[in-house]
Amino acid sequence: MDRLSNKTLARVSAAKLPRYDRASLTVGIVHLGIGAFHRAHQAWYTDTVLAGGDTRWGILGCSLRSSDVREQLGEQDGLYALVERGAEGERRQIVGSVVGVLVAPDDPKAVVMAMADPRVSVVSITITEKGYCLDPATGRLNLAHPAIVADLKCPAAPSTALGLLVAALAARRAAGVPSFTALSCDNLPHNGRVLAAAVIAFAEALDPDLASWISINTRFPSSMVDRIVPATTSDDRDAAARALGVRDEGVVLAEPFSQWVIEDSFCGERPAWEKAGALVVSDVAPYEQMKLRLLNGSHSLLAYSGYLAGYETISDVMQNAAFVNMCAVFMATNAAPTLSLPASFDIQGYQYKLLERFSNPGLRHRTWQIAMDGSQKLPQRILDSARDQLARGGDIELHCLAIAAWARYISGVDERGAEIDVQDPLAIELRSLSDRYPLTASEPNSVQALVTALLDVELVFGRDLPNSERFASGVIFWLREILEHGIKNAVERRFSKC
Ligand code: CS2
Repeated sequence: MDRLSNKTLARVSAAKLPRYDRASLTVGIVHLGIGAFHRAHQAWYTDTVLAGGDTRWGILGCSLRSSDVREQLGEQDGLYALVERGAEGERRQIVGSVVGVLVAPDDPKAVVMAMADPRVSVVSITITEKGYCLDPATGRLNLAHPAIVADLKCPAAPSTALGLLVAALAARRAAGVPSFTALSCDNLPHNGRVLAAAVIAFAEALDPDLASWISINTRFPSSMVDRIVPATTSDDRDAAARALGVRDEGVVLAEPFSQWVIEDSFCGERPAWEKAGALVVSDVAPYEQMKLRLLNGSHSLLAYSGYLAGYETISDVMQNAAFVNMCAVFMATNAAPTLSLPASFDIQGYQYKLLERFSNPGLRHRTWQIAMDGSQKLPQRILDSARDQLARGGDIELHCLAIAAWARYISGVDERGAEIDVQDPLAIELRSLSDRYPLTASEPNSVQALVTALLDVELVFGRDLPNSERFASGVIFWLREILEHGIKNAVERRFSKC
């Protein structure tokens, strides 16, 4: 079967096609981290802007690790299908906003030059939590991170997003080109502020004058991004080929829902993303906190508990009423009370909608995928709201259950004795703690020993949480329940409604 490309585009069936002349696009955006999420989210919003006639916003995507996306999209002239799967079936659209893909490890200088191009006024990034090389507990750049140490030694050929951004900003400054806006689209609280601090700290270590030029000239808006986008599987590619009539190796699947809230703080021009449905606001924080603590917090809770209970996907977990109830209770009584939201927000409606989104049977969003990188995700998803609840004497039962399930998960062996493929930058350290303090149902002290050792991992729990008696005993309680009854029974005993 032929591949999707400019040449075969007219033959594509059953999909909406780009309604603009792709040959007239110029590159106005460089995107670092062109994974499935970017293609289903920001690139899709940008496609709508292009269809509105402003052709300055073609996207040059950059992969920071593998060449997979270049291989998928290279032969396809950057084209790919976005398949939205919801209760009402499928909606397909060919997205045309990506005009090329560079692979940073192959040619970091090409990526730097692309960002230094005066026509580029926005560099957006989706590099996941770990791509920021932060100390997760403090949210500041970890200057001892091996990749940062390497980039500071060799700043002309960087491998990290921070190194690439700083090299490009240095090139713009040297050439007298105004700065671009660096737009973080990752699931981190105050992601713009975090990115700014990390970029400036990196630049400071190289050249304090450059650091001050960046702080004066560059803008780092925060943004809240939301769309559930599971990793594409080969079955998804085969199904897309059958529907489209051409082979598309770059197809992405997503839920119909999408939200993008962007802080209105740009130093140059930007696409009118609001015309495509984005919300441009002066303060993103309330949206961001709501999304991280309710959606992503619930996701992590469901992922660890669901994986251990033997559920492959989030929608499988949502077939179990006790798990649904657990998630609803987590949101309503553990996480939502910590939010500071304008009175106009329908926070109950938001929670109800989340339960519906998680239940979407069209999405096979694997619990294992969401369970990845817990050490980087849990601080902002679970622990920040636990801290707020502790300070106000609020309920933390489900925060503790989430951490207990995580503690059980990172031991690397499931309840049936099978190996768990734990993907986490701290996997080795965490596994060695689990091995040093093995859990035994008949030995209640083993749980206490492991929980104490885990809470001492300052990178995750900071300095405060290990001192909270309430927090530690809540985690110990739930880990004992999990060991004694198995996670499924433990959740069902507590959360089944009679
Ligand atoms: C998920 C997110 O993989 C994960 O950790 O929680 O990718 C989630 O699907 C998105 O943030 C939804 O917007």
